[in-house]
Amino acid sequence: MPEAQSDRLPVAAARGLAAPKVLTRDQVASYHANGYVAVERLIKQPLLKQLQDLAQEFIDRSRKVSASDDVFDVAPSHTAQAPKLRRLKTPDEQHPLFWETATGIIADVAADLIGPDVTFHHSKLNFKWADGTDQVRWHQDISFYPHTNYDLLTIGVYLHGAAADDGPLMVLPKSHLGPVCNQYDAKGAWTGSLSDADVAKLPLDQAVTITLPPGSVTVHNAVTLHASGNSKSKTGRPLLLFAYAPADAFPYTPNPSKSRHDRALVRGNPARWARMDPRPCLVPPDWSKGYTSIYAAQAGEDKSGMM
Ligand SMILES: O=C(O)CCC(=O)C(=O)O
Repeated sequence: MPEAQSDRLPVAAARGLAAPKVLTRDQVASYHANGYVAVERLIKQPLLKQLQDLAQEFIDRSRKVSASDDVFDVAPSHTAQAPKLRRLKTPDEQHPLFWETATGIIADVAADLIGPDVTFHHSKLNFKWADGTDQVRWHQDISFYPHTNYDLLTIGVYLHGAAADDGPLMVLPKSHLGPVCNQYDAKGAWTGSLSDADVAKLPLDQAVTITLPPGSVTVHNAVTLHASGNSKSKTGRPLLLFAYAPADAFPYTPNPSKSRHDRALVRGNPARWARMDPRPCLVPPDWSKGYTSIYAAQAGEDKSGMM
C-alpha cells in the first residue's frame, strides 16, 4: 500500500517527543507560543572571538569596494576610509567558519525548534553604523521567500551584543499566529515592509526589544513581525543571521539570498511530502535575476523590487 501522509507522525508531535539538544524545554515552548525566543550567551569562547574577528576582517575587505556587489552591501556613504558595510551577503559561502557555525550549534538550535529534519535557507551578516540609513522597518520574512508552510525561522547571533542604542531587534509576540501582511505600497512597488498605516494598527505597546550580551542568540519565526531601529552607537552591531526551513517546507519562488548551500540538509532526512500552511502568502516580485538587500528595498534603492 502506498505511503500516505496520514501514516506519518505529525511534525508537531514528533518535535514534542525529541529532547532538545541545546535549548531548554521552556525555551522551545516559549518559541512556539510567542514566535520568538532569546537565549543569553549561547555562543561561547573561542568560537565567539573567532566570529568577531572574522566580521572585522570582512569590514576591512569591504574597503576595496565602492558600491554594493554580490558579496558586500554598502551604504551610500561607504568609503575606504570609513567603511559602512551594511551587510555581508551569504557568509556561509564566504568563509568555512560561517558554514561550520551554520551546520553546528546553530543547526542544533533550529532542530530543537523545527526538527528533526532541517534544511539551510540562507545567511547574512548585518551591521548598523548610526548613519541614519540602518533602520529596518516592520516586516515578515515569509514573503521574501514563500514556502509551502511557514515554520521557517531565523537565528541571529549578536557578536558584540546589542544595547538599546545599537538598534536591537524588536519583535511582536504571537504575530506568527496571525495573517501574512502586505509589503507592497499603494502604487504596487515592493517595499519589503508594512505601510505606516498598517504599522499604526499593530499593538506595538506589546512589542519586545531584544537587548542581549555578546554571544546571545535570537530566534524568530518567518511570520513573526519584527523590525529594528536606527543605531545611535558606533559599534557596528554585527548581527549574524542564519535561516532554516523544516525539510517539508518547499519554496515556490527563487531564494533572494541563494548560496551554494541553498536547501542543504543540515539535520535529519529529506522530506517526501510537502506540508502546507492554509494561510494565503504574499509573494515578492520576480527576483530570479537578482536581489540587493532589505536595506536597499526598504530605502527604495532596489528597482528590481518594482512591479
Ligand atoms: O539586522 C536587523 O536588525 C534585522 C534584519 C532583518 O530583520 C532582516 O534582515 O530580515
